[in-house]
Amino acid sequence: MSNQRFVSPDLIRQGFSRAMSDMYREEVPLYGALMELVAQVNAQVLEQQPAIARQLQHSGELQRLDLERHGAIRVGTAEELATLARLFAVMGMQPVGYYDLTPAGVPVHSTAFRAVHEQALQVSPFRVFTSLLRLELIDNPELRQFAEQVLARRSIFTPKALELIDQAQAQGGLDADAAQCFIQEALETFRWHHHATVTAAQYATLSAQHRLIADVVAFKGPHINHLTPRTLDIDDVQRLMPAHGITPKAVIEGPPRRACPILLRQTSFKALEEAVAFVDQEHNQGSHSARFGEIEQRGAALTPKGRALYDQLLNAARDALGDFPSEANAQRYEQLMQEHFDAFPDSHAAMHEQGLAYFRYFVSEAGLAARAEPARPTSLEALLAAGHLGFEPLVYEDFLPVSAAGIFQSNLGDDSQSHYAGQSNRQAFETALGRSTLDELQLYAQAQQRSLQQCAATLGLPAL
Ligand code: OOG
Ligand code: NI
Repeated sequence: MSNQRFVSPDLIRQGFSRAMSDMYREEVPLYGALMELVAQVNAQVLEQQPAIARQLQHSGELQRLDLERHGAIRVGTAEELATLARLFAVMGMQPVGYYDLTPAGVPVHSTAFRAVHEQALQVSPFRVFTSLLRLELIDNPELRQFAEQVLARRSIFTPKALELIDQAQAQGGLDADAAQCFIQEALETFRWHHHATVTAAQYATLSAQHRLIADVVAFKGPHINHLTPRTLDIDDVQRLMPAHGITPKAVIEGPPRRACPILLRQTSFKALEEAVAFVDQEHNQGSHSARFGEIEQRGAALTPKGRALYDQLLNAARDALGDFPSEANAQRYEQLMQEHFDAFPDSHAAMHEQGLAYFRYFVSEAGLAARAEPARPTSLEALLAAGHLGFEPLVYEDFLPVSAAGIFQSNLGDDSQSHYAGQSNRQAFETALGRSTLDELQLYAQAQQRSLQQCAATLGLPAL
C-alpha cells in the first residue's frame, strides 16, 4: 500500500485548526473581534519593525503566523484522555510536557498536544493544552462517586470519529475523503452544548467543590474553552483591548517586556456567562461560565540553564510582591518583574554565548561564498566568528505552569482559591494517557542539532 493516497497529518491538522477557529468564531463573536485586533497589531509591527519581519521570514514563522493558535480542553477520565491522544495522533500531534496545576489550587494535570518537528510546525503550529481532572482529589467520597458515574455515562466522540481513528491507525493514514470526514467528526467533540447532563442542584454541588469540576462533569463533552492567536506585541493588544469591548485580566503572565522576547507571555479576558439548561429545566434557565479569550506572544525557547534563571527571577519577583498578582498590585508587579529580569541578558548574542536559549544555525552568504577556499574556518566557533554561520532563537512552542495557573484562576473567579494536598503524579497521568509524554527540552535540542547537521552538509564539513 503506498502512502501517496494518504493526506499528510500536517494538512489534516491545518484543516482542523481552521475548522475549529471557524466554529469558535461563530460560537463566541468576541473571539472574532480579538482575531481582528491581533491581525491589525501584527501588520503594524511587521510594517514598522522590518528587522522582526526579516527574522520571522527567515525562520519560517511569518508564513505560519496567521494560522497560529492554541486551544484548551479539560477531560474527566483516563479513557477520554487516551482516545484524545489517538485522535490528535491522526493530525500529527503528540503529547509534549507535563504540567501539574494542583500546587496552584487547580485540580488537574495537563499536557500539550502539538506537532514536534520544525517542518511540521511550519505547516501548522496548532496546539491544544489538555487537562485531566484529578477526581481523586475530591475529598467528599459521595461527590467523587457521583462525578465518576456521570462521566462514565458519556461518550465524547462520535461513532464515526472513533471508526476513522481506528482506520487511520490500522492503515497508517486517511485518504482525502476520509480526512475531510474526520475533521468534521472530530470537531463535534469540542463543540459547546447548551444542555447540561445534570440537574441544577447537582451542578451547584459540583461547582461548590470547584467550578472546574462542574465544567468538566456537567456537560456532554470537553468544549474548547479558548482559542489563542499569537501576537507580535502583546502590550499593544492588551492596551487596545478595552476600546474593542474586551476587558483583559490585570497582569500579563510570563516574562516582562524585553527587546528579545523569551518563552511565552499571555493575557486573557474573563469567561463569558452563558445560558444553559439543566436536565430538570425546559429552557436555558441556568448559566455557566467556562469560555474565555486569550492572546499570546512567543519568544525564544530556553535551555535548562535559561529556564532555571527564568524560574529563579520569576519566583524572586513574586516573593518580593508578597501576594498573588492582581489588579490592585499590577503596576508594582510589572516594576518588580522589570527589575528582576535585568539579570537576564537581553540580546541573542549574549543568550547564545551563555547557553541560555536554543538556536537554529544557518549558513550565511559569506559562508556560501567561502566554501571553496582552502583556508576557511571549520569549527563552529570559528565559523560564527567569521560570519559564515548565523543563528536565530528557536521559538518556544510550549506552555508555562505558573502562567497556566494564572490563566485558569483568572477565569475561575477569585472565590476559587483552593488547596490540594495531592502530589504531582506524572506517572498516573501517563498511565491514563496510555503513553509517555515527550520532553520538550529534548525536542529543542534535536532541532538545534539538525540545523547544525544541515550547515555541515551545506559547507561540506563532516560535522559541527
Ligand atoms: C487552560 C488554561 C491554561 C494556557 O495557555 O496556559 C492555558 C484551561 O483553562 O483549560 O490555556
Ligand atoms: Ni491558553
